[in-house]
Amino acid sequence: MDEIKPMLDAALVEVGNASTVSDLDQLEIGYLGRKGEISQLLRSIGKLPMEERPRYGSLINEAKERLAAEIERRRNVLKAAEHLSRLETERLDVTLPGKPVSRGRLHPLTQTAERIIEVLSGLGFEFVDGPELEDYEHNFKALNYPDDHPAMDEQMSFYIDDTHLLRTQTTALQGRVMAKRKPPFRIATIGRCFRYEAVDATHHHTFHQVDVFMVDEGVSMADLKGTLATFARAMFGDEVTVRFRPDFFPFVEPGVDYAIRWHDRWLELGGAGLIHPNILESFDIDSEKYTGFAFGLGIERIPMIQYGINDLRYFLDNDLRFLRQF
Ligand code: FA5
Repeated sequence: MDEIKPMLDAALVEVGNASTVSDLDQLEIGYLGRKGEISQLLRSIGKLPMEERPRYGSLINEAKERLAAEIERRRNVLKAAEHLSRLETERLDVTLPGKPVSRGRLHPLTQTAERIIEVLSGLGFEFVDGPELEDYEHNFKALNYPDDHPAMDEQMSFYIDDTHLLRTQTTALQGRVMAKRKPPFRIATIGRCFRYEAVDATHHHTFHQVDVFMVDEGVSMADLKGTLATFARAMFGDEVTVRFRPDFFPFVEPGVDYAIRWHDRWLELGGAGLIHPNILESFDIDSEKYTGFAFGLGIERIPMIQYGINDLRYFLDNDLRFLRQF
């Protein structure tokens, strides 16, 4: 019986000194667990004389309850302290400014393409896509190129095999449309073109064109000029005027190149003309009844003019310092 009191006192001190909940769990097992000190004392009860057993038993039980209560009290204190310190380390200052979410933006050429689509759709043109991997037939032959035209020289084109090449111009769509549709139609297309050229500030092996054409009764150069002027003003502003100069493309007659006057300068945009009667006839379109115009231009030219970009290679470099400006 003399053992009980000192053991309890020592246990109470240890419990009071326990500094974490898990230390306390270890103490609880050590004293109150199945093989703990108190349990062992209880088991030794059988060795005592009969008359001493009740008093001994109740002393141990008292000690057990006292210790259990103390452990419980200390556990609550430690738990509260641990909770508080977690709150402290995980504290969130809701008044801090948030992390900025960086916003993506469209590539300047995509922005230009979207504007072109908006303007030409407004003028009644339907957008149709053509393949980037074209056949010789559509890229050249159907467009009235004589067999010995220098543009068909391998120097200018990326051939994939004897009859396929990466399209050099979006004009290649014309034959695809005329094979399927009867006039009247107004079609536009926009996309990548490829040419086997030395890359410099104004030429790339990969660039973009828009091509626009319509076929109907009575379509004239005046319609072409009016459409081009409307298009150019929508892209560059109302003060813009358009100039035609004679030029040659196998698929137009007459053919022109055109420039716009913008801030007192003439800027070349692309080529245009009336669709060659040979082409209409080759698709069984009566060229006595129907005429058409066509124009095409490189779309890199547009943001280059608008923003004063002096090198077209920036568009393909993917340098964020450049792209973030648009
Ligand atoms: C053509 O490609 C004709 N298909 C345009 C056309 C359409 C004429 C309909 C008549 C009727 P050209 O080769 O000039 O024409 O190219 C047109 C425009 O594409 C050029 O003015 C230029 O802006 C752009 N371009 C051509 N080659 C490159 C290149 N390597 N890099 C960047 N832009 C180019």
